[in-house]
Amino acid sequence: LSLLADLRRAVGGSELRLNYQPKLCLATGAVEGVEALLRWWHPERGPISPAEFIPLAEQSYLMRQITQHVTDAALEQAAAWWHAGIEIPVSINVSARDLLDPGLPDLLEAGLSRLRLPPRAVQLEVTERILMTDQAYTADSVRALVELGVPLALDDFGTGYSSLVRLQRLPVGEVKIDESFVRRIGASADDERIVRSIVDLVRSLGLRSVAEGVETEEVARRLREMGCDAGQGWLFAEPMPAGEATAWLRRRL
Ligand code: G
Ligand code: G
Ligand code: MN
Ligand code: NA
Repeated sequence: LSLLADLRRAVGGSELRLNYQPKLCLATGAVEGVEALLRWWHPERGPISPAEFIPLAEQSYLMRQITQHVTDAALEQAAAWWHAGIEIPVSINVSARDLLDPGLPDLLEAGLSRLRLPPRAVQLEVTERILMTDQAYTADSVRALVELGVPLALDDFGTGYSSLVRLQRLPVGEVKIDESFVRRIGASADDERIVRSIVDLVRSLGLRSVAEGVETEEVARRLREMGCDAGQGWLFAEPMPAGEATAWLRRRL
């Protein structure tokens, strides 16, 4: 509870910052995009993982404020990059309830227009758990986002309630395979089979596959062999503060 009180204070201040992690084409090594990942530097406790505070925020009105803050900050960063010739999409993680929030498409549209950015300058990552519910593909907000032209990605695939039928009906262009499977390629034959079948499935639906948590050359090589489209992970780059990410991108583009 005190952590929630601290978070309430943090949202208004500068303790919450975004780090950025590149996503690369596995075949060519070309940089395809950057994911914005939230970091909280608590003045006494030090860094607190979003895995800890996001679920807490989701139980209160704070989540909506955090999503608004993250969206604004990620769009500002995207504009800085795009207007400097670094034209790659910045992905924003959106929690379940915020995706269904009718205010989200308006917030994005206003931000894109104010910053003179095309809709493809951003992408929304939504976890499997919400996108797989009936609510998601009938929601007005989802339809409005599709009409706006902002691409959607399905995050953490493999951990939730996978359903072929639903995956096909969802307006997503990309599926991100959860790092818990990817990390164990080479160590666990079962996990490797799971990744391979997800890659095949995603391709058969005409969508793009992205492997998260690529930590070694060996894993990258096997993913390439499977025909996985893109990868993200410590092998390529860790999530970095904006300045570091900019320097990294300049070296690579
Ligand atoms: O970067 P890290 O491994 O610590 O992230 C842990 C989890 O927090 C991941 O599931 C990630 O999707 C989530 N997360 C990171 N940043 C955000 C954010 O800005 N909004 C939401 N809703 N989730 C985030
Ligand atoms: O749930 P989501 O996919 O949004 O979050 C991705 C998470 O994976 C982030 O917390 C990020 O910090 C973390 N991450 C990024 N690269 C690697 C990696 O190579 N290995 C591991 N174990 N985690 C990673
Ligand atoms: Mn994500
Ligand atoms: Na994930």
